Parts: sequence; C-alpha cells; structure tokens
Amino acid sequence: MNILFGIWSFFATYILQKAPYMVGFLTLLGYCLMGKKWYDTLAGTLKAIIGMLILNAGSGGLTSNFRPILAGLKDRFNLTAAVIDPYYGQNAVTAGVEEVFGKAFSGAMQLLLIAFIVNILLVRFNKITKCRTLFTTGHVQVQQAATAYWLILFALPQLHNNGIALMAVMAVILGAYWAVGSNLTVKPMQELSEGAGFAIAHQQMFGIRLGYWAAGKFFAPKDGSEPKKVGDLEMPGFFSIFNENMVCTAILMTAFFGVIMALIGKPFFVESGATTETENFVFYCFNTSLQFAVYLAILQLGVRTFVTELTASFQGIADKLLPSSVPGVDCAVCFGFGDANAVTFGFLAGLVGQLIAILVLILVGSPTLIICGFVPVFFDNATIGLVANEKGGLKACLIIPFLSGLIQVFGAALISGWVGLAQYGGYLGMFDWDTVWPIFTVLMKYLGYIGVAIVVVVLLALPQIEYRQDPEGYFLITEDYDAYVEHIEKKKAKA
Ligand code: ASC
Repeated sequence: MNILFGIWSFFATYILQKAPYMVGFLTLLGYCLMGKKWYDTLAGTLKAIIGMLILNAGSGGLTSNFRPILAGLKDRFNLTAAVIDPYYGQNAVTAGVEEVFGKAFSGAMQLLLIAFIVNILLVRFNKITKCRTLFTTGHVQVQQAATAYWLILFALPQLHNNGIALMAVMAVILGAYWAVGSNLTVKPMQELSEGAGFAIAHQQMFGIRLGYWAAGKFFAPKDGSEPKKVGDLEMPGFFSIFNENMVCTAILMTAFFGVIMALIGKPFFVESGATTETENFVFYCFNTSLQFAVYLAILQLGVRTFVTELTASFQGIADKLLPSSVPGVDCAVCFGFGDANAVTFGFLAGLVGQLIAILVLILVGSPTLIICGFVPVFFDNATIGLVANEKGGLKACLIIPFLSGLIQVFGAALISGWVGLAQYGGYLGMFDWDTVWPIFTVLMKYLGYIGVAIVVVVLLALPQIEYRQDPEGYFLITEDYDAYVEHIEKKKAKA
C-alpha cells in the first residue's frame, strides 16, 4: 500500500504538476504504445521534455521581466489594488483562506489526481461524452484549484465541514471545466495550426472559442474568402520593417513599455533592484523592452522542439487508449503558429483595453481597483488575438483582444471584490476566471446544489451541441485533418 501511495505521490508531484515531465511522460507512453525503437523513444521523449523546458524558459523570462513593471504602476500611484495574475492570485488565496474560511487548501494533489482520472474517463468514453482532449498543464490546474476552492466555499458555505462533499463538488466542476473547456479549443487550434493535433489546456479556453466565434461572426468576409490578416499587411517604406516579427515586437514594445516605465520612474526600478543609480535609465528601458523579442523567440524555439514529438507520439495513445483525442497544452504553444505579429498586436490591444478599464474604475471610484498583471494581459490576449486574426483578420486581432482587456478588468474587479479575494492583493484574473467562473459562482451562491447541477449540465452539454452541428466532421478533425478539410470543402460546395 505504502509503495503504491509512494508511486502516486511521486507521479503527482513530479509529473502531473510539472508540464514538461507530463508532456515527456505522454510522449514516452505514446511511442511505447506505437512500438517505436527504444532509442527513438528515448530521443523523442528527451526532445519533448527539453522543448517544454525551453518554452518555460521563454514564458518564465517574459513573466519575470515584465511583471514587476506592470505591478510597479500600483506602487507608483499609491493604489490599493488587486493585481490580476495567477501567482498573485494563488498567494492571495493562501494568505486569506485560513482567516476567511478557517482552513487552508491542502488537497491540490489529490484533486489533481481525481480530476485527471475524470478527464481520462470523459475522453475514453467520448462516443458518449464527445470530449476529445487530455489536460497536460498541471501548474495551471494547481492555480485554478486554489481559486476554485475559494469560490466554491464562498458560494456553498455548507460544504465547510464536509471534506468529502467539498472534494466531490470541486472534482466534478473542475474536471468538467477542464475537459469541456479544452475541447472547445480543438477547432480554433486545428485551423490555426493546420492540423498539428493539439488543443489548449489553459485559462482562457472559453475566451479562445468566444474570440473565434466573434471573429467569424463579425469580422470574416461574408463571401467566405480569406480575411486580410496581420501577415498580409503590405507596408511601404519605413513601415515595411514592421513585417519582420522581431523588429516589430522590439519597436512596439519599446514604444509602449518605454512610456509605462517612464511613468513609473527610475527610483522605483532602483529600489526594486532591477537597475542601479548609475545605469542610464533610457538605456535600461530600451534593453528591457528588447527582452520581449528575445523571450518570444526562445518560446517559439521551445514549441518547435516539442510539438511534433508530442503530437506524433500521441497517435499511439489515441490509437490504443483514448480514441480520437489530442493533448491539451499550454496556450503559449500556439504562438508557434499563425502570424507571429498577431501575438504582439493582440497583447498590446488587450493592454490598452485593460488600462482604459482601470482608468474607468479609478474615475467612478470603484471600491475594488485592479492592476493588470502580465500573465493575463499577455498570454490571454495574445492567444485570443492570434485566433481572432486567423479567423477574422487584422481588425478582429485588434478589437477582440481590446474588448477582452476591458472584460478582464471589469470581471476581475466584480468577482474579486465580491468574494473578498481583492483585499488579499490578488486574483487569478485570466479570461475564463473573469467571465465563466464568476457566472458559476453566482449560480452556486444563489441556487446552492441546484446551481452546481446547472453548471455541470451546461458544461457537459457544450460538446454535445458542437457535435450535433457537424457529426461527420467532429471526430474527423482530430483523426485526419486533411480528410476534415475535404469534408468542409464538400459541405461548402453543397451549400
Ligand atoms: C499561466 C501561468 C503561467 C503562464 C504560462 C504561459 O497561467 O501560470 O506560468 O500562464 O503557462 O506559458
């Protein structure tokens, strides 16, 4: 028994919660199931792990470089505000949960295991459930589990003294959200990557599908032709240098972050140890802004290193264990596809939206103020922008992330003020947690267990609805993308 528990606990700690090793584990399993030679399996597994580690180095570098700058706005303007950021959010839960609910959340590991099993079962029986995606991003699931714990206890205080019921409610709601949310991203991602064979398992899955839908509905040309995308911009003279992704990113970031950093002022950066009294401040701002292009390039290298290994080996898992399924991965993976500049455009449009929303909160004297955190404003809006650009073109790539930025701040202000997380300084703040999760919380708060049932039923109904819209193409899109494209062409020709 002890040995078994030891294995489980090792698996949960070092594999399930660490995305690179989870991806490596799935690659290993997939290649073994395919009967690949041991040395190819070894090489593929290592490439998968290293690629994910490179991706983490890129996304971690972006976050550690730019997070202090945005958070600096709060200190500079003396705001008592909640920072929307997954790590601030997790800290806020940790700091407040004892005081507010009298007990800390220590069940993340068990919850993850249960929810992972729920996810496997939902995919295994996808003839019935229509779920096609396996979550692989444990670090995000841990953050979500912490915030969900707070929201659910806030909504259903009667669960307070019933550990088992609380765990059951959490596992069912989170498990369903993970399976259904990532499943919603299959179509946008297959189209964006031209059938690379992955979905997104992150924190803006509903946001991706919503952005995809809005781009198609309001921005895509009505005659079915390709929209004018970011990459199609033909820029004359000086502006043609913007066509080069690194140059474009560097110039835009220097312009935007240069202003923000100048507003915050040198003393803040000296005090936080980011620069020194003697270093030239303009040079410091310029160099910091350029890091954005650097880390983005690292991130894309990571994606190129591991995606083919993971998706090729996943065929083994799909054939033998989980039919018609694809892996759900970190949202940064899609930055390796589509128009590279759409990432920067989406991010900056989202940032403008967030800054305007913050100004509105200040002007109306909102009791809860929000400060943009780098992770939501960048990873959510870049992802949504990329998808919007692919479906609806340049305008969609700017307007939809802009709206998303507004929604993120207003949604976060409402929910984090209401449930009392704001006063502990942070909230998870990613798109889905500013939109669908607040709605879940309202339903559960006012309808109790009936609310829980409604949430779960509505979630599980979503894949069914999508399936019914195109029963023939629904599994084809993950099984054989070329055949799917043909199927869609035929459907169009008929119509
Ligand atoms: C998150 C989170 C991160 C980033 C990363 C993006 O939500 O916690 O560290 O996004 O996953 O690549």
